[in-house]
Amino acid sequence: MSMERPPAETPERQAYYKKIGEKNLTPLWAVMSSIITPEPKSACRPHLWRFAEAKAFMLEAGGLITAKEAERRVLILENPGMPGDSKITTSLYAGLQLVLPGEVAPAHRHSQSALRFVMDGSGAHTAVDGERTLMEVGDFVITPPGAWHDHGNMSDEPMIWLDGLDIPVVSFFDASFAESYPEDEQPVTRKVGDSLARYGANMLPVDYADSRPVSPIFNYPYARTREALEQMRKQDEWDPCHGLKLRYVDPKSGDFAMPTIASFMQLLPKGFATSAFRSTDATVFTVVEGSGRTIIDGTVFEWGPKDIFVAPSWKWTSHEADEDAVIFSYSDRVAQKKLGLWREDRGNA
Ligand code: 1HN
Repeated sequence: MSMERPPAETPERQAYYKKIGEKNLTPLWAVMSSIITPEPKSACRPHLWRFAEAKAFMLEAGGLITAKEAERRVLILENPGMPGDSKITTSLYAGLQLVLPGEVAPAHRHSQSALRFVMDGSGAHTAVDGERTLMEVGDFVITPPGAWHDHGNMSDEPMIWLDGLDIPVVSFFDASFAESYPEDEQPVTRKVGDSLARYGANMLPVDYADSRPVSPIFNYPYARTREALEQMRKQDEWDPCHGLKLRYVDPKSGDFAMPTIASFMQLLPKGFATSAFRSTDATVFTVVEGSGRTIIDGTVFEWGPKDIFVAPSWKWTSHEADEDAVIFSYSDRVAQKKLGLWREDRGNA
């Protein structure tokens, strides 16, 4: 026996496997090398979606079905290595959602956590736990697990955002609950901007004692994120693998903002080429500003603003920026770290 390959099959062994199989028993030694692999082995493939192409299809869907009838009018970004599985990586889901002017995507709640990364349009809102936030391009918005949420668009242009959810994680644990709210929209009980004012100024209300594993801030505005990166670049703090890379945090704990999905924003200056990096968290990237290319496992993906691409677990990934580039990303790193699984390889850096 070895960890690399199973022992030889013999007619006697095969007959024995068949006999015990009828009793729902099976030999570990025949499968061990395929279930305990020396390195991550994934069906997830690297892939890039062009935003302009997806947007045209989404606007077409806008003429086919309303947000209300669809519940959520979303085109799933399905990994080409896992067709039919409604996932972009083994553990995470991604979709592009369209809300047209005047529409409401009705209120509901579920165990799955969601992030929204705003791609196109301005001024539509999402409501979470009685508070509405207006969404602008580059904003990172959280829907915590179990929170009532609905979306509406009172602006005069279509709004498109990227949804990232932990659907496969919740399915893996058989822990999914979901329900509709009795009305299309939940009542508004707090002012726009309330959570950012309370929790987003490096201060917390005295005696604040919420221990939920999720950030109380639910919109991290792009203007603030961009400003943080711009200030840091003045110090020349370039990491060879990541340029300048920040992670979104829960201000009460310093942990990642969400319990199952880690999220990041990085800046690569014009002309910067990163050193190859790999880690066990397959990662979804979307470009906010700039253009360049990313090489994943030897394949080159050229990108510009709003394009979306995915890098599988443990595949060498490097980026090159032709102009100053700002890239948002998300992965299951937070969950892997909690479970003691996360691993990175900085190659030569
Ligand atoms: C969901 O609730 C939203 O609230 C988007 O916008 C995508 C995909 C599957 C399940 C629930 C949303 C979703 C979703």
